[in-house]
Amino acid sequence: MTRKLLIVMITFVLLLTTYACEQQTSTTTESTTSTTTTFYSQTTALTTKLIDLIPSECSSIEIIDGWVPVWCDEFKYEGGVNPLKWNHHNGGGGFGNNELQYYTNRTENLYVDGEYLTITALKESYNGYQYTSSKIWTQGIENWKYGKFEMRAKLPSGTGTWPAFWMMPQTSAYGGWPNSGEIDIMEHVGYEPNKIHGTVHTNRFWGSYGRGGSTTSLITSGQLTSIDALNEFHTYAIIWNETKIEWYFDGMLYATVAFNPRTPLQTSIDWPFDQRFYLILNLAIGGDWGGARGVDQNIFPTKFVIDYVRVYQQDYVSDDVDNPTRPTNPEIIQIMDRTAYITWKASMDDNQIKRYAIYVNNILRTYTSVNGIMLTGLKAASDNYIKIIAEDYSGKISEPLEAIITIP
Ligand SMILES: [Ca+2]
Ligand SMILES: [Ca+2]
Repeated sequence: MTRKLLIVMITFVLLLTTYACEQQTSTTTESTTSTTTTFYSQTTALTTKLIDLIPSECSSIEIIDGWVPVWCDEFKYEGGVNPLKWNHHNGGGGFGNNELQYYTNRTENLYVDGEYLTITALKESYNGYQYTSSKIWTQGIENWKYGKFEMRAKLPSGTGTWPAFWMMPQTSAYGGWPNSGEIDIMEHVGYEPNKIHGTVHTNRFWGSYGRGGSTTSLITSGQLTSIDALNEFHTYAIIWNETKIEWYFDGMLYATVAFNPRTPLQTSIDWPFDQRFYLILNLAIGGDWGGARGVDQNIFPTKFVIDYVRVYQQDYVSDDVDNPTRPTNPEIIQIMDRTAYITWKASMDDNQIKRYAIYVNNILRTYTSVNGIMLTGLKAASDNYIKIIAEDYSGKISEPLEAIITIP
């Protein structure tokens, strides 16, 4: 289908005048459910700091670089996993990858010994399947948006194993998989014992390895040649914020996926990672990837041993001093009919930019965590006044970036 490209004249006007909050409070919204005046009022200073909210079971965890433990399971108890933290995902069916295991919550497949959680894959006939294992997740219990997510673990060995530490969206805000995203913090397949994989899957990048993770050897490269992920404990982590996801192995950054508004054109299709995600731990057997070279029948039982799982966040509310800088350098990437894709140079802040408020003709249209937005339904034969205001986590806002899009 061919759609006629309209020739438009675009004029950007950068505001030189001082931003005045009181002038904005009369702004109305398109929807009765949208906030109007609250956005412009400075958030009342919060007296509770994140450090005061550390769960008691996480209180012994050291705070490094401002990362405050907000959730953890150190597995300092015995029996099944803590039902206040994890649910089991029992059953079989292949899980979309032709996996061969049947997941159970039996102690044969999962137990906590006071120090470690051990997921054990067994070769046994069970409910029509030839292998059993366990999968646990925090779905329905806890989920997060942004932070540092870390596991310390020793991986199972043997051709046919496929352990994973990963995240899925709590709600499918952008549609079914892969549209709403998947974050694979750590994946490992037994037939490649010296490779660790970090991956995201999105609408545009959903292939077998997804996008942005490491598909090359990690453990055998460079200075990491002596590391053994199968017999030694290591930490596997991501740091996920409003605009990027970084993968770490024992604290060493090895992969990054970042929102880039220009290469290529990106929208929530490419960056669905502004929603809440939950954690998953599992040990699969076989499957399209893990079983690509078959399953060695002599490896069972094989064990995935986890020392801890921790979630950290940083306190961007307390002690925030500065307002975000004004967004600058607006550019229109593409205009089709009455649709414009607008990018800008990201604002800076002493903590973190939470979001940008996007106004079209003085009406609050939407928010975005990244420095690009697709605007549809612009007025034809008219100037469209675009205003973009950055906001940090303490509620401080920037001066507005203003632009005029004139569509003839
Ligand atoms: Ca432990
Ligand atoms: Ca700030």
